[in-house]
Amino acid sequence: MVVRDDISVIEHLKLIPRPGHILVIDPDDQTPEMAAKRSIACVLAGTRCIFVGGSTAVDGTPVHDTVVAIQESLELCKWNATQDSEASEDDWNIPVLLFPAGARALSPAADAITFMTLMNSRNLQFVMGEQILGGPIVQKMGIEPIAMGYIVFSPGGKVGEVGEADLILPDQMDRCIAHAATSECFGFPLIYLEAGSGASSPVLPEMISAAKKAAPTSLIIVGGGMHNGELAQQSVRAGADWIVTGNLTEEFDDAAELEKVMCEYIQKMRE
Ligand code: 1GP
Repeated sequence: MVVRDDISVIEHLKLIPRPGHILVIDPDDQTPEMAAKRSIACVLAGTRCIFVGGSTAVDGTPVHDTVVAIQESLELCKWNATQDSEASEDDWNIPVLLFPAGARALSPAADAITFMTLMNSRNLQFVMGEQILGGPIVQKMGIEPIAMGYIVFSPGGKVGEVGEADLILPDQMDRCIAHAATSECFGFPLIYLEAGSGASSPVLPEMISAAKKAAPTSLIIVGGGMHNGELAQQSVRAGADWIVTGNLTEEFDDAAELEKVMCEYIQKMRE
C-alpha cells in the first residue's frame, strides 16, 4: 500500500487538487516492468492516480503482477524520497486502483477498485452480473470499493463493443444527463465518461458540462481519445475533474521521453 493509511482512498482522491491526471495501464498491452516504468515517468510528470485494467477480461495473473510491479516501484521512489531532503515522500502517495473488465481481473495488491456498473450496457452481465461475482471477492481481498457509474459514449471503441454498450451519441444530450443524474442518485462518488480507448474524438465538452451539472457531488472522470493536452484542457474547462490517458503513453518505451511528453500534456491540461 502506497497511499496514506489514515484516510480511505476515496477521501485521498477528493483531497487531490483538481484537475488531476490518471494513467490507465492495460496489462494486456505491456509487461509489468514496462507498466512500472511508465507509471513512474508519469508520476514524475504530474499523474496523481493509476488505474490498472483494460477492456478484455484477462484473468487475475497479469493484473496482479502488474499492480505488484507498480506498487514496488512507487514504494522504492518513496523510500528514495525519504533519503533526499529536497524530495517529499508524499509525492509518492499515488493510489493504484483496479479498473476491471470483469470479476476475474482483480488483485489484492491494489489500493482500491473502481466498483463500476456499465450503466448503458444492453447486457445485464456488465450492469450487475460481474459485480455480483466480484463483490464477495473484493470483500475477501479487503480492497476498498469505490462505486462508479461508467458511461460509454460514441465511438466507444473496444469497451463499447465488448461491453455491448448502447452508446450515447453526440445528439443525445438528454441520455447523457439522465445517466449522470442516475449515477448521482445512486450515490456513486465517481462517474467515468468514456469514449473508448484510442477514440478518434473524445467525449464532447458540452456533454461533460451537462454531466457535471446533473451530478454535482461526483468526481467526473473523462477518458478515451485524449491524445493531447489541448483536448484534455477543453475537457477540464468543460468540468472534468480527472483526465485519463492510456494509449498515448504506450507510444513511449523511453521513460525520459514519456516524462517530457506527459509533463507538457499535464501542464497544458491545467492552463
Ligand atoms: C480507456 O479512457 C481510457 O478506458 C483511455 O483512453 O487509451 O484513448 O487514452 P486512451
